Amino acid sequence: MKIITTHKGSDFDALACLVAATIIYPDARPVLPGTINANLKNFLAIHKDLLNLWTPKEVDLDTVDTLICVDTHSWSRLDQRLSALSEKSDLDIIVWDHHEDGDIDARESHLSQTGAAVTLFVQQIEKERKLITPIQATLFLIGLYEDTGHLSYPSTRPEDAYAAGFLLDRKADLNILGTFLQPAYGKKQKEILFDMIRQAERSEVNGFSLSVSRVEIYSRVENLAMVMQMYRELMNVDVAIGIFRDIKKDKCMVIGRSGVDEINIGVLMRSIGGGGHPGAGSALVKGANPDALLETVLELLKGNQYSSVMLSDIMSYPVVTVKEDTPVGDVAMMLREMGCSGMPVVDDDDNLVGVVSRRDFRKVKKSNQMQSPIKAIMSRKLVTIEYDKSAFESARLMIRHDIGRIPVMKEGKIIGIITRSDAMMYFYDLLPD
Ligand SMILES: [Mn+2]
Repeated sequence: MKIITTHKGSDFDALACLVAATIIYPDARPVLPGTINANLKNFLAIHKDLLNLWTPKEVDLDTVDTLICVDTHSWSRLDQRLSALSEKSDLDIIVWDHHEDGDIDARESHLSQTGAAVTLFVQQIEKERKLITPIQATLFLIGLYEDTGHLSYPSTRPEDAYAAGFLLDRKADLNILGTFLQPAYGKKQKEILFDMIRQAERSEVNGFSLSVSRVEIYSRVENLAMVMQMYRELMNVDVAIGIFRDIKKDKCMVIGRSGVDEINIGVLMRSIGGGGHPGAGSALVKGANPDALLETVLELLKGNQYSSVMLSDIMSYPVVTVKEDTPVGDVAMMLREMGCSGMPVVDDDDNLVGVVSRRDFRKVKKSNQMQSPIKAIMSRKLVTIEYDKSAFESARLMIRHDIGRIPVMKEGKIIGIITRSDAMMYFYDLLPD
Protein backbone atom coordinates (compact mmCIF):
# COMPACT_ATOMS: atom_id res chain seq x y z
CA MET A 1 0.00 0.00 0.00
CA LYS A 2 1.18 3.51 -0.80
CA ILE A 3 0.41 6.25 1.69
CA ILE A 4 0.85 10.00 1.62
CA THR A 5 1.23 11.93 4.84
CA THR A 6 2.32 15.29 6.18
CA HIS A 7 3.43 16.96 9.40
CA LYS A 8 1.37 16.86 12.55
CA GLY A 9 -0.24 20.09 13.64
CA SER A 10 -1.19 20.24 10.00
CA ASP A 11 -1.92 23.64 8.49
CA PHE A 12 -3.49 24.51 5.17
CA ASP A 13 -0.28 24.10 3.22
CA ALA A 14 0.06 20.59 4.64
CA LEU A 15 -3.51 19.61 3.76
CA ALA A 16 -3.20 21.20 0.33
CA CYS A 17 -0.07 19.12 -0.33
CA LEU A 18 -1.77 15.98 0.93
CA VAL A 19 -4.67 16.44 -1.46
CA ALA A 20 -2.49 17.62 -4.35
CA ALA A 21 -0.30 14.55 -3.95
CA THR A 22 -3.31 12.30 -4.56
CA ILE A 23 -3.59 13.91 -8.00
CA ILE A 24 0.02 13.04 -8.80
CA TYR A 25 -0.18 9.62 -7.09
CA PRO A 26 -3.78 8.46 -7.62
CA ASP A 27 -3.07 4.99 -6.17
CA ALA A 28 -1.83 6.36 -2.84
CA ARG A 29 -3.95 7.01 0.25
CA PRO A 30 -3.81 10.40 1.95
CA VAL A 31 -3.34 10.03 5.71
CA LEU A 32 -4.00 13.12 7.81
CA PRO A 33 -2.16 13.20 11.18
CA GLY A 34 -4.23 13.06 14.37
CA THR A 35 -3.41 16.64 15.37
CA ILE A 36 -4.33 19.49 13.08
CA ASN A 37 -4.65 23.20 13.68
CA ALA A 38 -7.91 24.93 14.49
CA ASN A 39 -8.39 26.65 11.15
CA LEU A 40 -8.11 23.37 9.38
CA LYS A 41 -10.77 21.82 11.61
CA ASN A 42 -13.26 24.44 10.44
CA PHE A 43 -12.41 23.73 6.85
CA LEU A 44 -12.66 19.96 7.25
CA ALA A 45 -15.99 20.30 9.04
CA ILE A 46 -17.39 21.27 5.67
CA HIS A 47 -15.10 19.60 3.14
CA LYS A 48 -14.20 16.28 4.73
CA ASP A 49 -16.48 14.12 2.60
CA LEU A 50 -14.91 15.40 -0.57
CA LEU A 51 -11.38 14.64 0.46
CA ASN A 52 -11.42 10.95 1.38
CA LEU A 53 -8.82 11.28 4.07
CA TRP A 54 -7.56 8.39 6.19
CA THR A 55 -6.56 8.45 9.82
CA PRO A 56 -3.24 6.96 10.97
CA LYS A 57 -5.16 4.28 12.88
CA GLU A 58 -6.70 3.00 9.69
CA VAL A 59 -3.28 2.25 8.22
CA ASP A 60 -1.84 -1.22 8.59
CA LEU A 61 1.85 -0.37 8.82
CA ASP A 62 2.90 -3.87 7.75
CA THR A 63 1.32 -3.44 4.35
CA VAL A 64 2.82 -0.02 3.64
CA ASP A 65 5.50 -0.30 0.97
CA THR A 66 5.66 3.33 -0.15
CA LEU A 67 5.66 6.50 1.94
CA ILE A 68 5.12 9.84 0.26
CA CYS A 69 5.97 12.61 2.67
CA VAL A 70 4.74 16.13 1.93
CA ASP A 71 5.44 19.56 3.51
CA THR A 72 7.97 17.93 5.86
CA HIS A 73 10.78 15.41 5.69
CA SER A 74 11.43 14.94 9.38
CA TRP A 75 10.47 11.71 11.14
CA SER A 76 9.74 13.61 14.35
CA ARG A 77 7.12 15.74 12.61
CA LEU A 78 5.07 12.78 11.41
CA ASP A 79 2.15 11.39 13.36
CA GLN A 80 3.60 9.26 16.13
CA ARG A 81 2.01 6.10 14.80
CA LEU A 82 3.47 6.64 11.35
CA SER A 83 6.94 7.56 12.52
CA ALA A 84 7.35 3.87 13.38
CA LEU A 85 7.82 3.44 9.64
CA SER A 86 11.37 4.73 10.08
CA GLU A 87 12.24 1.22 11.30
CA LYS A 88 11.15 -0.35 8.06
CA SER A 89 14.18 -1.11 5.91
CA ASP A 90 12.55 -1.87 2.56
CA LEU A 91 10.29 1.19 2.53
CA ASP A 92 10.24 3.24 -0.67
CA ILE A 93 10.21 6.92 0.26
CA ILE A 94 9.40 10.00 -1.80
CA VAL A 95 9.46 13.50 -0.31
CA TRP A 96 8.05 16.84 -1.46
CA ASP A 97 9.03 19.67 0.82
CA HIS A 98 10.03 23.31 1.07
CA HIS A 99 11.70 23.09 4.48
CA GLU A 100 15.45 23.05 4.56
CA ASP A 101 15.94 20.55 7.35
CA GLY A 102 14.85 16.96 7.56
CA ASP A 103 16.18 13.51 8.33
CA ILE A 104 13.98 11.35 6.13
CA ASP A 105 16.17 9.64 3.57
CA ALA A 106 14.23 9.43 0.36
CA ARG A 107 14.75 7.58 -2.88
CA GLU A 108 13.19 10.48 -4.69
CA SER A 109 13.28 14.07 -3.36
CA HIS A 110 11.49 17.14 -4.58
CA LEU A 111 12.99 19.80 -2.36
CA SER A 112 12.85 23.48 -3.17
CA GLN A 113 12.55 26.47 -0.88
CA THR A 114 9.36 27.90 -2.25
CA GLY A 115 7.17 30.02 0.02
CA ALA A 116 4.56 27.29 0.18
CA ALA A 117 5.11 23.57 -0.35
CA VAL A 118 1.92 23.25 -2.37
CA THR A 119 3.59 25.38 -5.06
CA LEU A 120 5.77 22.35 -5.89
CA PHE A 121 2.65 20.29 -6.54
CA VAL A 122 0.93 23.00 -8.53
CA GLN A 123 3.98 23.10 -10.80
CA GLN A 124 3.80 19.31 -11.24
CA ILE A 125 0.05 19.38 -11.87
CA GLU A 126 0.58 21.99 -14.55
CA LYS A 127 3.44 19.99 -16.07
CA GLU A 128 1.42 16.78 -16.20
CA ARG A 129 -1.64 18.70 -17.43
CA LYS A 130 -3.79 17.18 -14.68
CA LEU A 131 -7.27 18.55 -14.13
CA ILE A 132 -8.23 20.02 -10.77
CA THR A 133 -11.61 21.06 -9.47
CA PRO A 134 -12.39 24.59 -8.25
CA ILE A 135 -12.58 23.20 -4.70
CA GLN A 136 -9.10 21.74 -4.99
CA ALA A 137 -7.84 24.97 -6.54
CA THR A 138 -9.35 26.89 -3.60
CA LEU A 139 -7.74 24.63 -1.01
CA PHE A 140 -4.36 24.88 -2.72
CA LEU A 141 -4.60 28.66 -2.86
CA ILE A 142 -5.51 28.85 0.83
CA GLY A 143 -2.39 26.80 1.62
CA LEU A 144 -0.29 28.96 -0.65
CA TYR A 145 -1.59 32.22 0.80
CA GLU A 146 -1.26 31.02 4.38
CA ASP A 147 2.40 30.09 4.02
CA THR A 148 3.32 33.19 2.02
CA GLY A 149 1.15 35.76 3.84
CA HIS A 150 -0.77 36.39 0.62
CA LEU A 151 2.52 36.40 -1.31
CA SER A 152 3.90 39.12 0.96
CA TYR A 153 6.48 37.28 3.10
CA PRO A 154 10.07 37.71 1.96
CA SER A 155 10.27 33.91 1.55
CA THR A 156 7.83 34.15 -1.36
CA ARG A 157 9.32 33.05 -4.67
CA PRO A 158 8.23 33.90 -8.20
CA GLU A 159 7.06 30.27 -8.48
CA ASP A 160 4.54 30.90 -5.70
CA ALA A 161 3.04 33.84 -7.54
CA TYR A 162 2.87 31.87 -10.79
CA ALA A 163 1.16 29.03 -8.92
CA ALA A 164 -1.35 31.48 -7.44
CA GLY A 165 -2.12 32.71 -10.95
CA PHE A 166 -2.59 29.17 -12.17
CA LEU A 167 -4.98 28.39 -9.29
CA LEU A 168 -7.03 31.54 -9.88
CA ASP A 169 -7.25 30.50 -13.51
CA ARG A 170 -8.57 27.12 -12.31
CA LYS A 171 -11.35 28.98 -10.48
CA ALA A 172 -10.02 29.13 -6.93
CA ASP A 173 -12.73 30.93 -4.96
CA LEU A 174 -11.46 34.00 -3.11
CA ASN A 175 -14.67 34.36 -1.09
CA ILE A 176 -14.25 30.92 0.41
CA LEU A 177 -10.58 31.59 0.93
CA GLY A 178 -11.39 34.66 2.99
CA THR A 179 -13.70 32.62 5.21
CA PHE A 180 -11.08 30.10 6.24
CA LEU A 181 -7.81 31.97 6.24
CA GLN A 182 -7.01 33.26 9.67
CA PRO A 183 -7.31 37.02 9.70
CA ALA A 184 -3.87 38.60 9.86
CA TYR A 185 -5.01 40.70 12.79
CA GLY A 186 -6.05 38.07 15.30
CA LYS A 187 -6.29 37.81 19.06
CA LYS A 188 -2.56 37.62 19.65
CA GLN A 189 -1.85 40.62 17.46
CA LYS A 190 -4.58 42.60 19.16
CA GLU A 191 -3.15 41.87 22.61
CA ILE A 192 0.30 42.97 21.53
CA LEU A 193 -1.03 46.14 19.94
CA PHE A 194 -2.94 47.03 23.13
CA ASP A 195 0.14 46.28 25.19
CA MET A 196 2.21 48.54 22.95
CA ILE A 197 -0.25 51.39 23.24
CA ARG A 198 -0.27 51.09 27.04
CA GLN A 199 3.54 51.17 27.16
CA ALA A 200 4.03 53.82 24.54
CA GLU A 201 6.65 56.44 25.30
CA ARG A 202 6.19 59.53 23.17
CA SER A 203 8.94 61.98 22.48
CA GLU A 204 10.47 64.12 19.79
CA VAL A 205 13.51 63.50 17.68
CA ASN A 206 14.97 66.16 15.38
CA GLY A 207 11.60 67.88 15.35
CA PHE A 208 9.63 64.76 14.47
CA SER A 209 7.20 62.97 16.73
CA LEU A 210 8.32 59.56 17.87
CA SER A 211 6.65 56.76 19.76
CA VAL A 212 8.52 53.80 21.18
CA SER A 213 7.18 50.67 22.84
CA ARG A 214 8.93 47.74 24.40
CA VAL A 215 6.91 44.59 24.82
CA GLU A 216 7.64 41.01 25.69
CA ILE A 217 6.44 38.16 23.54
CA TYR A 218 6.39 34.54 24.50
CA SER A 219 6.29 32.77 21.17
CA ARG A 220 6.57 33.50 17.50
CA VAL A 221 3.99 36.08 16.53
CA GLU A 222 3.09 36.49 12.91
CA ASN A 223 2.35 39.81 11.30
CA LEU A 224 4.21 41.96 13.77
CA ALA A 225 4.95 44.23 10.83
CA MET A 226 1.26 44.88 10.42
CA VAL A 227 0.82 45.47 14.16
CA MET A 228 3.61 48.03 13.90
CA GLN A 229 1.90 49.79 11.01
CA MET A 230 -1.36 50.04 12.97
CA TYR A 231 0.55 51.25 16.00
CA ARG A 232 2.09 54.14 14.09
CA GLU A 233 -1.29 55.12 12.69
CA LEU A 234 -3.04 54.94 16.05
CA MET A 235 -0.30 56.86 17.85
CA ASN A 236 -0.33 59.34 15.01
CA VAL A 237 3.44 59.88 15.00
CA ASP A 238 6.06 60.43 12.31
CA VAL A 239 8.25 57.61 13.50
CA ALA A 240 7.37 54.47 15.44
CA ILE A 241 9.77 51.94 16.91
CA GLY A 242 8.76 48.65 18.49
CA ILE A 243 11.10 46.41 20.41
CA PHE A 244 9.73 42.90 20.84
CA ARG A 245 11.63 40.82 23.27
CA ASP A 246 11.35 37.07 23.02
CA ILE A 247 12.48 36.04 26.49
CA LYS A 248 12.66 32.33 25.81
CA LYS A 249 14.87 32.71 22.77
CA ASP A 250 16.73 35.67 24.26
CA LYS A 251 16.45 37.88 21.23
CA CYS A 252 14.88 41.18 20.34
CA MET A 253 13.07 42.06 17.18
CA VAL A 254 13.21 45.76 16.38
CA ILE A 255 10.69 47.02 13.88
CA GLY A 256 10.48 50.60 12.69
CA ARG A 257 8.15 52.69 10.59
CA SER A 258 8.74 56.21 9.33
CA GLY A 259 6.39 58.50 7.52
CA VAL A 260 8.90 61.27 6.87
CA ASP A 261 11.67 61.65 4.32
CA GLU A 262 14.26 62.73 6.84
CA ILE A 263 14.25 59.55 8.87
CA ASN A 264 15.29 56.51 6.91
CA ILE A 265 14.40 53.33 8.79
CA GLY A 266 16.27 51.06 6.36
CA VAL A 267 19.56 52.83 7.05
CA LEU A 268 18.91 52.81 10.79
CA MET A 269 18.15 49.07 10.80
CA ARG A 270 21.20 48.28 8.71
CA SER A 271 23.41 49.88 11.31
CA ILE A 272 22.10 47.38 13.89
CA GLY A 273 22.37 44.39 11.61
CA GLY A 274 18.97 44.38 9.95
CA GLY A 275 17.61 45.94 6.82
CA GLY A 276 14.65 47.53 5.15
CA HIS A 277 13.43 50.44 3.14
CA PRO A 278 13.24 54.17 3.87
CA GLY A 279 9.76 53.80 5.36
CA ALA A 280 9.96 50.40 7.03
CA GLY A 281 12.54 48.00 8.33
CA SER A 282 13.52 45.57 11.04
CA ALA A 283 16.43 43.91 12.75
CA LEU A 284 16.78 40.80 14.86
CA VAL A 285 19.28 41.24 17.67
CA LYS A 286 20.35 38.23 19.72
CA GLY A 287 21.05 38.40 23.41
CA ALA A 288 20.37 42.11 23.61
CA ASN A 289 19.13 44.02 26.60
CA PRO A 290 16.07 45.86 25.28
CA ASP A 291 16.87 49.02 27.26
CA ALA A 292 20.36 49.24 25.84
CA LEU A 293 19.01 48.46 22.42
CA LEU A 294 16.46 51.22 22.68
CA GLU A 295 19.17 53.64 23.73
CA THR A 296 21.22 52.73 20.67
CA VAL A 297 18.25 53.20 18.39
CA LEU A 298 17.48 56.61 19.92
CA GLU A 299 21.10 57.66 19.59
CA LEU A 300 21.09 56.65 15.96
CA LEU A 301 17.87 58.56 15.38
CA LYS A 302 19.09 61.66 17.18
CA GLY A 303 22.78 61.78 16.49
CA ASN A 304 22.45 61.50 12.76
CA GLN A 305 25.04 58.74 12.82
CA TYR A 306 23.37 57.78 9.63
CA SER A 307 22.45 60.61 7.35
CA SER A 308 19.13 60.69 5.67
CA VAL A 309 19.71 60.38 1.99
CA MET A 310 20.02 63.71 0.25
CA LEU A 311 19.71 64.27 -3.43
CA SER A 312 23.41 64.93 -3.67
CA ASP A 313 23.94 61.30 -2.65
CA ILE A 314 21.90 59.83 -5.44
CA MET A 315 21.98 62.37 -8.27
CA SER A 316 23.92 61.83 -11.45
CA TYR A 317 26.93 64.06 -12.09
CA PRO A 318 28.85 65.66 -13.61
CA VAL A 319 26.11 67.14 -15.72
CA VAL A 320 26.71 67.85 -19.32
CA THR A 321 25.21 71.25 -20.07
CA VAL A 322 25.03 73.12 -23.27
CA LYS A 323 25.44 76.84 -23.86
CA GLU A 324 22.38 78.72 -25.04
CA ASP A 325 24.00 79.78 -28.30
CA THR A 326 24.95 76.28 -29.44
CA PRO A 327 23.30 75.45 -32.76
CA VAL A 328 20.29 73.15 -32.57
CA GLY A 329 21.94 70.64 -34.91
CA ASP A 330 24.98 70.29 -32.65
CA VAL A 331 22.82 69.71 -29.59
CA ALA A 332 20.84 67.05 -31.44
CA MET A 333 24.07 65.26 -32.26
CA MET A 334 25.35 65.50 -28.65
CA LEU A 335 22.14 64.00 -27.31
CA ARG A 336 22.32 61.16 -29.81
CA GLU A 337 25.94 60.44 -29.01
CA MET A 338 25.38 60.43 -25.26
CA GLY A 339 22.18 58.50 -25.54
CA CYS A 340 20.28 60.84 -23.24
CA SER A 341 16.93 62.41 -23.74
CA GLY A 342 17.54 65.92 -22.53
CA MET A 343 20.06 68.46 -21.31
CA PRO A 344 20.13 71.65 -19.24
CA VAL A 345 20.93 74.85 -21.09
CA VAL A 346 23.12 77.52 -19.46
CA ASP A 347 24.23 81.05 -20.29
CA ASP A 348 27.81 82.26 -20.43
CA ASP A 349 27.94 82.52 -16.63
CA ASP A 350 26.70 78.96 -16.23
CA ASN A 351 23.32 80.08 -14.99
CA LEU A 352 20.57 77.66 -15.85
CA VAL A 353 18.27 79.25 -18.42
CA GLY A 354 16.33 76.33 -19.82
CA VAL A 355 16.21 72.65 -20.61
CA VAL A 356 16.03 70.96 -23.94
CA SER A 357 14.54 67.52 -24.45
CA ARG A 358 13.83 65.39 -27.51
CA ARG A 359 10.30 66.70 -27.49
CA ASP A 360 11.54 70.25 -28.22
CA PHE A 361 13.15 69.14 -31.46
CA ARG A 362 9.69 68.66 -32.92
CA LYS A 363 9.53 72.44 -33.10
CA VAL A 364 12.19 72.29 -35.80
CA LYS A 365 10.31 72.52 -39.09
CA LYS A 366 12.88 73.66 -41.63
CA SER A 367 16.38 72.34 -42.06
CA ASN A 368 17.95 75.82 -41.80
CA GLN A 369 16.59 75.97 -38.24
CA MET A 370 19.27 73.45 -37.33
CA GLN A 371 21.63 76.44 -37.39
CA SER A 372 19.53 78.44 -34.89
CA PRO A 373 20.74 78.67 -31.28
CA ILE A 374 19.27 76.10 -28.94
CA LYS A 375 17.61 78.83 -26.86
CA ALA A 376 15.18 79.23 -29.75
CA ILE A 377 13.58 75.86 -29.09
CA MET A 378 14.46 75.08 -25.47
CA SER A 379 11.85 75.02 -22.79
CA ARG A 380 12.12 77.94 -20.42
CA LYS A 381 9.87 76.39 -17.84
CA LEU A 382 12.36 75.41 -15.19
CA VAL A 383 11.69 72.80 -12.59
CA THR A 384 14.71 72.49 -10.33
CA ILE A 385 15.42 71.20 -6.90
CA GLU A 386 17.90 72.23 -4.22
CA TYR A 387 20.67 69.74 -3.45
CA ASP A 388 19.65 69.36 0.21
CA LYS A 389 16.12 68.19 -0.56
CA SER A 390 15.15 64.54 -0.28
CA ALA A 391 14.51 61.87 -2.84
CA PHE A 392 10.85 61.88 -1.86
CA GLU A 393 10.61 65.52 -2.82
CA SER A 394 12.19 64.92 -6.23
CA ALA A 395 9.75 62.08 -6.90
CA ARG A 396 6.86 64.39 -6.03
CA LEU A 397 8.10 66.98 -8.53
CA MET A 398 8.51 64.37 -11.25
CA ILE A 399 4.94 63.26 -10.77
CA ARG A 400 3.50 66.77 -10.57
CA HIS A 401 5.27 68.05 -13.69
CA ASP A 402 5.46 64.78 -15.59
CA ILE A 403 9.19 65.05 -16.11
CA GLY A 404 11.90 62.43 -15.82
CA ARG A 405 14.91 64.58 -14.98
CA ILE A 406 15.36 67.54 -12.67
CA PRO A 407 18.48 69.71 -12.39
CA VAL A 408 19.89 69.76 -8.86
CA MET A 409 20.96 73.24 -7.76
CA LYS A 410 23.37 74.64 -5.23
CA GLU A 411 23.74 78.38 -4.81
CA GLY A 412 22.11 79.04 -8.15
CA LYS A 413 24.41 76.69 -10.05
CA ILE A 414 23.57 73.31 -11.41
CA ILE A 415 25.58 70.58 -9.70
CA GLY A 416 23.83 67.44 -10.86
CA ILE A 417 20.71 65.96 -12.27
CA ILE A 418 18.26 63.59 -10.71
CA THR A 419 16.59 61.13 -13.02
CA ARG A 420 13.74 58.69 -12.55
CA SER A 421 16.18 55.83 -12.41
CA ASP A 422 18.18 57.56 -9.65
CA ALA A 423 14.96 57.95 -7.67
CA MET A 424 14.01 54.31 -8.25
CA MET A 425 17.40 53.16 -7.03
CA TYR A 426 16.69 54.97 -3.83
CA PHE A 427 13.16 53.73 -3.29
CA TYR A 428 14.09 50.13 -3.95
CA ASP A 429 17.02 50.46 -1.64
CA LEU A 430 19.68 49.69 -4.21
CA LEU A 431 22.01 52.34 -2.89
CA PRO A 432 25.63 51.38 -2.53
CA ASP A 433 26.56 51.27 1.16
MN1 LIG B 1 4.38 24.56 4.48
